This record gives sequence, C-alpha cells and structure tokens, in this order.
Amino acid sequence: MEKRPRVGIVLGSDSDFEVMEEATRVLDDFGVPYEVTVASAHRSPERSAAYAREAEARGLEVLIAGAGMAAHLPGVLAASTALPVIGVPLRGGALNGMDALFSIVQMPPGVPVAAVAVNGARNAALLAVQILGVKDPELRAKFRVYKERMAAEVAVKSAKLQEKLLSSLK
Ligand code: RP5
Repeated sequence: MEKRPRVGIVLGSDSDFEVMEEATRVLDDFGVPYEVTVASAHRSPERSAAYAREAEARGLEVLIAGAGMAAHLPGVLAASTALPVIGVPLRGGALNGMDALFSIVQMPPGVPVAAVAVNGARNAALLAVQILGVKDPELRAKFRVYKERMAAEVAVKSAKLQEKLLSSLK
C-alpha cells in the first residue's frame, strides 16, 4: 500500500525539478513519504493557494517550496497554511539566485518561511526530516545516525589529507 505523503514539495516550474530532485533523494533515504507538485505563485496563483489551504487536511505536515527569480511561492503557500514552509531559492535568471534568496528570506513579520541556501534542496529536506522528528522518535534516531555518519566521514577525510601531506614531504 502507498504511504500517505508527509512532505509536500512544490515547484514553481517543472524546470526546477533538476535541483529539487535532491530533496526527494534525501526523503527517500530517510523513508519519508512525499509528493511533488508544480504550482506557480504568479502563473497559477489559485492552484498555489488551494494547495496550501488543503495541505493540512490531506495529511501533509511540512511543505518545501523551490522557486527561482521573484520567488514568491514559499510566501504564498505560507500565507494560506498553518504548516511550516521551507523555501529553497533557486539559481537562474540575470541575478543568479540573489533575487530568489531575497524574495524568500525577507518575509514580512507574522508570516515566516524557513529559507535555506541558494539551491539548498538537500538542506530543505533535512530540515523537513528534523521538523517531523520532533514528534517521531524513530525518524529522530535516523537523523542522529546520519549526523554521526557525516562526522565520521569528516574524520576519514582529515586522516586521508594528513596521509597525503606526509607522503608529499617524503
Ligand atoms: C520561477 O521562474 C520558477 O520557479 C523557475 O525557477 C523560474 C523559471 O521558470 P520557467 O520559465 O523555466 O518555467 O517562477
């Protein structure tokens, strides 16, 4: 049986999927069910607002919205839902992501959006996992393992670098 999606990933355009696919990979790794939808704040404002309005009743718990240029999508979703919204500013256009970053991070007081780095789809998914983990001990434990593995990888990289430096001195 298909599991009910817990995370809604919304793209401003299908052209955003190449970058946002990374979020789906992270959620797959953590075993978190999700759905992916295209809804543009400007080209299909009704579709975007309706998605946000209905998200909670459909069982979604966190929304991730990726958009480029004048990226109003995360804000438009946040305006119409009580669920947490994570915005991913996407690179592209003449300003190369700065436009999307400022659009997403500079939300007016009262309507927060958690903004991650430009093209930060991976971190958006990790933050979604952490949010879900607040009430999901199993997921929280998986996140702890992920962090431990990451720390171990740094130690291995450091050891390899030391080895390389030492051998270059010989
Ligand atoms: C934004 O405009 C989208 O999120 C996308 O990043 C950008 C360009 O969209 P397309 O013209 O490729 O559909 O709204």
